[in-house]
Amino acid sequence: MKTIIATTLIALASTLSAPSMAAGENDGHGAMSGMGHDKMKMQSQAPAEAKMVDGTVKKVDKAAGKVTLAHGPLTNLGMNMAMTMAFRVKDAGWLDQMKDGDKIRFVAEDLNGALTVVKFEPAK
Ligand SMILES: [Cu+2]
Repeated sequence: MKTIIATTLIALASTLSAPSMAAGENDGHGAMSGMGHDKMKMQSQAPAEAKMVDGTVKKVDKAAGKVTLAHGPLTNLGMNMAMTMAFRVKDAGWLDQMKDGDKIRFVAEDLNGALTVVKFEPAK
């Protein structure tokens, strides 16, 4: 008799707690992890698929090791439209080869959360 009561209580407890936990997953974490997964998928494809995109130098900040570029879509970073923004550079020496108004071609990647120019060449 004791065993039957215990089993019933366990079954009841899991029946009660399971639906609320599942709803919590779907409302918040479930959707978030779906987005995160898509982003990670795009990032992991970047090294193989990244191709040079056109950019225009807006501002070179050698002290900060950054360059502000107007750029077209960077689909490997999930940017599907043109915008102007600052990037770090993988090779600080590149900043000496850039000046305001220059047209360049580059590849940017997300390196540990910092958007970084990892390939650079002056546009011809
Ligand atoms: Cu951007």
